[in-house]
Parts: sequence; structure tokens; C-alpha cells
Amino acid sequence: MFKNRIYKLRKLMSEKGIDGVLLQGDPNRNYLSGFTGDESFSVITNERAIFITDSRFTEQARQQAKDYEIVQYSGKFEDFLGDLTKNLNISKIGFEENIITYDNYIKYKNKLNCELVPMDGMVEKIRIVKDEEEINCIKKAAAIADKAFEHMLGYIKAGMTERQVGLELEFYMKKLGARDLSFPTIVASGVRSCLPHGQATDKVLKEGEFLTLDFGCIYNDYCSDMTRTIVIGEPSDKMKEIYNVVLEAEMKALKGFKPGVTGKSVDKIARDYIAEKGYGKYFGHGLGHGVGREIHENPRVSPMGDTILEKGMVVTDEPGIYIPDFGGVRIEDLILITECGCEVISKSPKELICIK
Ligand SMILES: [Mn+2]
Repeated sequence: MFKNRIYKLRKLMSEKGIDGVLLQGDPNRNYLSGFTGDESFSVITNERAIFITDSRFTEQARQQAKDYEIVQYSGKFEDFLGDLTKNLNISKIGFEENIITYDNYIKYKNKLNCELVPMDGMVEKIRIVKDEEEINCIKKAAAIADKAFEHMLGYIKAGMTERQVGLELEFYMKKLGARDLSFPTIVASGVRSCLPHGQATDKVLKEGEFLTLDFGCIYNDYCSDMTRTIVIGEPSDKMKEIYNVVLEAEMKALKGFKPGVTGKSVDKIARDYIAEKGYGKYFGHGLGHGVGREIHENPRVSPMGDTILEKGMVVTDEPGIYIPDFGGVRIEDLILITECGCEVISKSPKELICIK
């Protein structure tokens, strides 16, 4: 599997005319090696795959990065890299311009005798389509989130704080085998639900309020992402109306996801429907995003999403309406693009749930 991924990278390297790459960020380096730790490096040329780490990770790298020569370095990494690129006769080395700092760049530029070339998302282009094993990990992470949501429906009561809700949700996902959270859990109730990314506070849940939960976990390095908005007690007519508009927009978009269309064309389906219902100005963010090793990755499903969707891509469908001083609703499913449409990975119910 890793050999195949490295093979794909080497093809892109030769197309770009570079004879080596330096991988420093966790997602790309680990995707191409099987390593699950951090703060390490790999250098890949046409003939060699070298994994470079320090004494904290050497043994782990030996066990996990089996297709690589493992090298332990000490001292300044830029000195080590300068010698290595010289010994490997690298003339143009690709680097992750979205990962390395300006400080890194200056140090490399001073120590390396080769040309530094931005990789321009070369590995991300390979990562955008998921293989079966990756899809299984994402499905497992989503199943944990679904179970946790079901648990929360029996746990949430008026009088609790958002923080209590968030803590229980996070604890429960870890109890079910999640390694970590995909991102800081969003728990936003009442007027706070108009904050698309409102993190849990000490606010107490009251009857007649929306409660938005946006959460996910990491299973074997892969993220899940889902959002459900529920009501504490009884919803008003206006709350029901907004909820139904968002739900309808979400379901209409689901029918639009298929290979061969752009992300922006699916975004438009949900956006046009919400605008038609008079709430256009309250839906400010994109409809969705790719999910994998990172919680937000390509393809973007927004008015700027030019990428053509392909079978094996995993994206979210998450329209929302956020009305200041009133509240908001977002409903988000994780989906897999299939041969002729999409498969909804999130299984939690979407009809309006009221906590009595
Ligand atoms: Mn999302």
C-alpha cells in the first residue's frame, strides 16, 4: 500500500521535474509511510525512501515505516538535511510550503545546496481519493460519533451546561475507541447557536432553545465530522420552519453529489434553496469540505470548489442558517462519493428531535 502511494508520488515528482521531496507535516509523511507519530521527516527520491527521526521515535518508525530506511539524527536538522541532500545528489527538492515556517525555509535555504521547490499540494492530490482501508477507518470514526450522539440524546437535559454536554460527548467517543477528537467540539445553545463554530461555555440549556452539536473523532488517523441540531423542550413555529429549510437543503444537496460534478455545483443546490426560502443572507459558509487525515481537506464544496468530484472522495454536506439574536441550525452528514451518486456515512436521524 505505501509502496503504491510512493510510486504515485514519484510519478508526480518526475512530472514536476524534481528529484527529491522533504515531507515534514504529519498528514503527508504519515500517509506515505504508516508512521503514526509526529515531529519526524522523510526524504523521498526516485531510488530511496528515508525516514528521519530522533530517539523518541526511532523504534516506532522501525516498526511502522517498513518501506523506509530509518535514520536517527541529533543536532540541527538543517545541518543533517544539508549533508543528506548532498550525499543523495538532489538538485531540486520539493517542500511543503503550507507546512514549513518562514524560519525553516531560511534555514534550509542557507544550508542546502539544492533548489527548494514548493510542492503545490502534490501529496494532497493523491490523498484526495480514499482507498478501501481509509474509507473503513472514516466509517468507523463516523460510527463512533453516531453511537455517541445516540447516547447524548438520553443524557441531555434542560439545566445542564454546554460544557457538561461537550465533556460527556468527548468522553463517550474516547470510551468507544476514538484516539482523539477531530476538532474542538462545538456545543452552542439558544442564541449562541447562531455562532457556526461556538465552543462549549458555562451557559445553561433552557427549554425552547436550539442546541447544535458539531463533533467528530479520530480513528486510526482518520477523522469523522457530523452536526445535529436538536431542541430542548418545545420548538416555536419559526424554529421548526428554519429547521425544515436546512433539512430540505441538506437532502437536496445529497441528491446532487456524484462523480463528474464540481463541489460548487452541489453547493449551489443548497444555497439556491435556502435563498429561495428567504434565508440566503444567513448561510455564510461553504456547503462542505473533504475529510480524511485532516478535518478540512480537499475537495472544497463551496462557491469556490472547482474540483470535479470523483468516486472515493469523502466530503461533508452541511448547510446552515444562523440568525443573530435568535439562533441557528446546521445539519451535517459525512458522505462518500460512489460510482453513480453518494453513500451517506453518518447514520444519525435527521428529523427534528425534541428533548423532553
Ligand atoms: Mn464539517
